[in-house]
Amino acid sequence: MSFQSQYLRSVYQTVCQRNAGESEFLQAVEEVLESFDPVVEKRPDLVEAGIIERLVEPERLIQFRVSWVDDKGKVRVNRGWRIQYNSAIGPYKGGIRLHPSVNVSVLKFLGFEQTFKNSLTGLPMGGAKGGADFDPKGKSEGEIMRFCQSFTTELSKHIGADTDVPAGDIGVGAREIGYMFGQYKRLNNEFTGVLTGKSLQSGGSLARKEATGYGLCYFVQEMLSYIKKDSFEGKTVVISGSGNVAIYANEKATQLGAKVVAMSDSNGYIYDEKGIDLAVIKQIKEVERGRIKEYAKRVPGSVYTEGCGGIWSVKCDIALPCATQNELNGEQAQQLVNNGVAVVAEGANMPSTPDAVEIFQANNILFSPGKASNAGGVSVSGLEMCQNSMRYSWSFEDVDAKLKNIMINIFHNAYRAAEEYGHKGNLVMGANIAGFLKVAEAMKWQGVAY
Ligand code: NDP
Ligand code: 2IT
Repeated sequence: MSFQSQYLRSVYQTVCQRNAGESEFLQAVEEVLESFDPVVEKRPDLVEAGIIERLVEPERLIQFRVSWVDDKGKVRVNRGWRIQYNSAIGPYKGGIRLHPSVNVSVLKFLGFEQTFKNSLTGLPMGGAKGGADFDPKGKSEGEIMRFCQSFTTELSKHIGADTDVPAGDIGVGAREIGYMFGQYKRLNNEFTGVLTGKSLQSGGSLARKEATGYGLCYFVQEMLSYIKKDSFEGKTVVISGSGNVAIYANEKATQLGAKVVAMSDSNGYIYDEKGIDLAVIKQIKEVERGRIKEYAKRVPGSVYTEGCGGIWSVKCDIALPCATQNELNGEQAQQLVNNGVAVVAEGANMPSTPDAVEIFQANNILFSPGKASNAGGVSVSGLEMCQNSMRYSWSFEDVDAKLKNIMINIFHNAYRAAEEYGHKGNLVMGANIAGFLKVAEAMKWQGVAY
């Protein structure tokens, strides 16, 4: 703990007592509270209103049983959750994650981060997250559909276009959102923007699929240009993961003149000195839903290495962690630094461990936290809600231009907040403070129930 303020120390101690053993949630809260010493000093009114004590507690946590029938006719049971974290500035909003590692700690950390991220987008969205400990790997199309339907049967009681609007995350893309939307519509007899990331035919937004990865690159482009008068042109890039975020980060970085030489999945990573052929990755990951090791069999000259952590030993100028939380530790951060990395921008949520972040900052690496640089996905989700409310849809170019503008604004707001609060260049502090202030003002104005 490195808080100067006695007040923050005591808030954090209470959080530790109340959430014992929830390591991811405690990690996320500590990282944010560490940014608040200058806020506590400058804004005694927010301390007085008890905003920080309230923010570290989710508004509502819903847990439910998801029973479904597999292809052999056997009944299977999973655990589902929705965490409605904070509704101060808009309806609850955030993704659904389907992965065996999902638990209350992981979803609380994600809901907490989402609250700040959504605030940074400038759009009216509160924070939420949900999911289940269901493993989509090896499941048939029918099993995925039946799981999503059963999950939605319970979830539908708690969501709504003006209440809580879920979307995708790990293990959930347009296919799963489609099954959830279909089930919601069947149960409620209404066609609304209750979920985002829908297929285009069901009212989805153009550019939602690309949004997180493209947004990440727009953010990096602005950060590089503003701080270093530099660009993606001619840079070597390493991207972990090979899912939705990683694929479209690769696409945009390549369009902007960079060469992406490595990508991964949870089993291992591929290195392709010539630059990864994204069409092959899309075929393996989006069409066949296969493993990345296939790439090395199909593309001569590329190499597959077992173990996903090894990707950080690949020499690069820009590293974009786009897989999952705590995928990049201190030792790996040091390796990146030793190999001359200049920029690390998070596409995933909390992919760098606290010691990795410390190493990047101590070595003057341009580092941006996920809640700022991966906000493009939820931003276009916000734009999807907007189009659904209007019963209208914008062109790809329109949405893409709005996304770019939002990412540029997020960078400058975070940069400005860091400077204003005495930590110029520290985007972790800037993003935490800028994200916090809007939510905090709203909570203060809305009062507390006596
Ligand atoms: P996908 O399910 O599409 O892809 C996830 C990728 O990360 C896969 O390559 C997966 O490999 C890998 N991965 C997942 N878990 C692990 C793990 N424990 N260790 C190593 N690799 C792992 O998810 P997304 O691309 O949508 O999400 C990636 C990250 O970005 C997450 O942190 C998510 O919260 C965040 N994010 C997503 C947004 C979105 O719009 N989708 C928006 C903002 C952030 P494998 O196939 O082997 O499991
Ligand atoms: O982490 C995230 O921002 C997401 N998974 C996207 C959430 C959304 O509502 O689009």
